[in-house]
Amino acid sequence: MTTIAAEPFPFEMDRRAVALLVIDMQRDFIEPGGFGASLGNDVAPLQAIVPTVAALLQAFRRARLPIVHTRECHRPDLSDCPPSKRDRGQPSLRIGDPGPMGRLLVAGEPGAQIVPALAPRPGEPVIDKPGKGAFTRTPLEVVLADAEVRQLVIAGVTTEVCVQTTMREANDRGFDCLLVEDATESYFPEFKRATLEMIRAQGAIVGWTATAAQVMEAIDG
Ligand code: C5J
Repeated sequence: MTTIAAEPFPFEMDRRAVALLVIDMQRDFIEPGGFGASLGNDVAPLQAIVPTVAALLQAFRRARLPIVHTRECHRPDLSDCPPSKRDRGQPSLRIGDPGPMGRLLVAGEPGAQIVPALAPRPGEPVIDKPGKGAFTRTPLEVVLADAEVRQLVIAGVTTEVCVQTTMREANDRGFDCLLVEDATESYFPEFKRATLEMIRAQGAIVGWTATAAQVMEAIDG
């Protein structure tokens, strides 16, 4: 066991059972002209965490610990996109509409790709997911079971949507989860702050939080 100085109390990391889960670091959320921007969001805060997520990836790769990436995207025929998701609100573009990075949130389009600085390496599974939670309608649980993973260090975007939903799904499935505070971001600073607080409240009711430096110190230790 390796101890990570986490909140609300130290996280005992088991090197034989831990993986890094990187959620939706896609051009559609992080670059201008994508899905996130179509909803009226400023993507600059999300761009700012890319170097920190890259450093975490490097630390896990150096330590030869497993890494899994996710992407929120839909089949080109949108058969896995419920009308309630596509038709909601008044965005400038809807899921499946053509934009500057191809069709919004559609698998195979440039916008659905993970940003080049965080590109998955061979051997790192990439899970495409149609919803916010990475366990819903995906093979993620089987992929983690096959690798004997029971602990997840989580990074990615956005904190209160896909990251929090996935962390709650993982917690309910028996995983110990630690969210990396400066390797996750929201379009809404107050939502990020509230999410970090609610995750670690009540004795880590959903999980732990720590900084990337604290995680990397334990991994490189
Ligand atoms: C959103 C996500 N925010 N990856 N997706 O719609 O958090």
